[in-house]
Amino acid sequence: MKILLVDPPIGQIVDSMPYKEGPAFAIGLLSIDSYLEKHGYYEIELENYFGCGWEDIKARLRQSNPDIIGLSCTTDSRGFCWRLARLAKEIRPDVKIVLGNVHATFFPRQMIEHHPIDFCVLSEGEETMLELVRAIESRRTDYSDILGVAWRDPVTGEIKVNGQRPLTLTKYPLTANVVFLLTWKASDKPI
Ligand code: B12
Repeated sequence: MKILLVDPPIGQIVDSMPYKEGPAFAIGLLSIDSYLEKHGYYEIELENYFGCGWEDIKARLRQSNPDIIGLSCTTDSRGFCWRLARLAKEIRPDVKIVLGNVHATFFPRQMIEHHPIDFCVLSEGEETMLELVRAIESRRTDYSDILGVAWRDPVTGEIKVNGQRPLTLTKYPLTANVVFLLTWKASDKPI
């Protein structure tokens, strides 16, 4: 399973943003990356497409050819997420698009109803994303037993919002990848 985790480059979209050099990669996505790796998923790419135009993004998506794309979706970055999802499905119609983070948590139905999004992960994402990746890998069509997921039923087209996953909060301290990447980023370009 090849997984692409995308932190949207919202600094380019909102001119008033102070992150002209690109913000440090989203901590939430790094945590998901570490957790998936810890459970045997090593083919994970991290991207923020900072400084890229849509043609570049298209070329990079083609080259990367992921089975699953996970996007960190805040309210500011939702437009980027929709556009990237559309583009990714044009390139590869069977790619699975997963949105996480605050906007996906609060507006999962709208995200899935109006855009080519297959899943929203609500609230904390580590365990939910792992279960989801495993389910996608085994080509399931029923995801109703995965807590913390909203999904479009691939058979009926119906949008379903599963029950909440209990919060774990401090159960997952930031793992090695997160600490490494933050240290590297800090020494490179302080934000
Ligand atoms: C730290 C932080 C920042 C840091 C980010 C540092 C970094 N490198 O990540 C900085 C200062 C750069 C920042 C900037 C901004 N931030 Co900020 N930030 C936060 C804060 C306080 C904590 C986020 C965090 O790291 N949590 C810890 C991690 C582990 O949790 P998490 O991010 O929630 O991720 C978990 C889940 O959400 C989920 N998840 C997240 N992404 C994904 C993706 C997938 C695929 C999956 C499956 C799951 C998943 O799983 C993760 C692990 O459990 C939140 C408030 C909050 N309490 O959440 C605001 C918050 C996210 N920020 C917010 C805003 C508005 C911004 C800015 C737009 C502000 C600005 N105008 O400049 C910018 C945007 C920058 C960008 N590129 O997106 C808002 C978003 C509101 C909204 N409706 O979208 C929040 C909610 C604060 C608020 N209440 O207003 N921010």
